[in-house]
Amino acid sequence: MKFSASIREFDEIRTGSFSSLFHPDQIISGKEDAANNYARGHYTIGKELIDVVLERIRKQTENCMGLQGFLVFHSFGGGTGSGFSSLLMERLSVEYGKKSKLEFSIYPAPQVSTAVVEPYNSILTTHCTLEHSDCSFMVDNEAIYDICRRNLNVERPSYLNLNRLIAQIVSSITASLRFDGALNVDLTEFQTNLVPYPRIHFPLATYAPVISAEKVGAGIILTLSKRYYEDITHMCFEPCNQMVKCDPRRGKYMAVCLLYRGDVVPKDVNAAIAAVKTRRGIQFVDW
Ligand SMILES: Nc1nc2c(ncn2[C@@H]2O[C@H](COP(=O)(O)OP(=O)(O)OP(=O)(O)O)[C@@H](O)[C@H]2O)c(=O)[nH]1
Ligand SMILES: [Mg+2]
Repeated sequence: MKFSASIREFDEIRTGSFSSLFHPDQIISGKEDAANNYARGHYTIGKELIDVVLERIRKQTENCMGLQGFLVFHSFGGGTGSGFSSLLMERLSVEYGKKSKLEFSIYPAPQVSTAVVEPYNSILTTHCTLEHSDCSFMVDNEAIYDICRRNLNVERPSYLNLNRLIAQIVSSITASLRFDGALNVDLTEFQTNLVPYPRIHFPLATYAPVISAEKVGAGIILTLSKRYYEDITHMCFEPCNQMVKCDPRRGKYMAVCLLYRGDVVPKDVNAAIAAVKTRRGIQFVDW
């Protein structure tokens, strides 16, 4: 389901190469956007459109064999992304009770910001969704912007560059939901593993390795040795690979969930994790 307050934003989805991904009924838009205003998204536009959106969601969920929950993708900075999303989360809590709600949220950054009020929208929406979201994966545009510049040699990253990287991260986080595996087989397990207290539900996502196509082409990739798993595991604890700019070295990890993709065996993973635990600077809470 795609929602936007402004109709223009969907022209590309309706006519572009991804037009077949969404049924027209699943694309809902109003006439005007929320003008980067939380209140407009939550109250003015929200009042007009929330029932339509919930009705379409209801139809969609009735087609599900076993509804697990919802994944909500939105920005913190936009009027719709902040205001309407928080209204939607509230209403989903009321109508679907204990069904999980996971969020993927874009944290604003000055490099690609559209409005000066984005920090206010961010605060208002986090305040409002704190009780309603079960697990919220934040993606900081500034961190993604820097990774694009540093690792992918893109001098002035555009939304396209940022979104490709974000898509890769979302795909990796949800891979264990979409494919068979031993751990995190459903949405609730994510929450069980990563959320120690209900309100502390903002895991810090990291991704490694991010290597540009040229480097891969030139053969400068980490070779598949025994150390490889150790290396990529360690890279996940380095601030430069984080999706949010903050310094975890000044705190302690309460829970960590490492997701490996590809041909990886548990033995190598266990060895890599044991190695990480011995490194100084990576501290875990003694429960
Ligand atoms: N990474 C990334 N960030 C985006 C993209 N589009 C917008 N943003 C960020 O999202 C924030 C703006 O929110 P939008 O989602 O565009 O706003 P909206 O939810 O449509 O709200 P209104 O336009 O006010 O109705 C800014 O911080 C932008 O930098 C995108 O395609 N990729
Ligand atoms: Mg908009």
